Amino acid sequence: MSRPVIHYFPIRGRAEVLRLAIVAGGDDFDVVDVNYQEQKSDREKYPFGQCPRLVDGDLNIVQSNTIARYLARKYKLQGKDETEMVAVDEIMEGVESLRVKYVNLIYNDKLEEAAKDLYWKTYFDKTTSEGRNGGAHMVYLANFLAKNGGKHTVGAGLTIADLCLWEILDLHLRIFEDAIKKEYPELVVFHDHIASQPGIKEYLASPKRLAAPNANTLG
Ligand SMILES: N[C@@H](CCC(=O)N[C@@H](CS)C(=O)NCC(=O)O)C(=O)O
Repeated sequence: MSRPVIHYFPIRGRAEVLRLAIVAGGDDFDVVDVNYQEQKSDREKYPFGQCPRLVDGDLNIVQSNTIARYLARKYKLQGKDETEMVAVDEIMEGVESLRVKYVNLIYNDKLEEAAKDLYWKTYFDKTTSEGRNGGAHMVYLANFLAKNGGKHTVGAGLTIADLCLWEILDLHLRIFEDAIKKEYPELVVFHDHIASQPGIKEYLASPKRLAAPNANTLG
């Protein structure tokens, strides 16, 4: 089996779920800092002019969720049957909807206090999940976990959906730790549980885990 190489900026960003999938699969990865000039000009390596990019043997893959699904297949994190795989995909898309809002909060709203308050009210407050939110609300994601017993979002074992939820939760715990502990204690239990899984635990404590979640130092 080849060892995957992640081409990305030296931040956690959209590559963090990919790193988690690789280490949860009992493997390791190499990293290459992207050459921004090349990212913008080389349409073979970067068809959309963006990273992350994964090189694994003969494969050159972009689009973080495409890479995540590839790694899920490689490391058997995609769910055991069609029912599970469908649920895994649904959760990944739900997390993506929330990520779009998170990226806006960090890069456009610059994590300002008023924006943070509105963000919590719209995407986390348990009384607002029936409002207009672009499909992004932590209640939706927490429901999958609750329906499935609390340890995993889908089935009996670890899937890429758990890693996607864990990572987006990890980002939000950095901003809303007290409120999440109060309103979603079950998510904190899930966060701790996933963080203690083989491969993940060692990775999180290692120097390979980058310090900065985002490129603009916020979050
Ligand atoms: N849909 C893409 C979005 C990738 C993306 O936003 N990449 C950012 C870094 S996180 C990037 O390359 N930004 C530089 C640019 O667009 O010029 C994915 O999921 O991979």
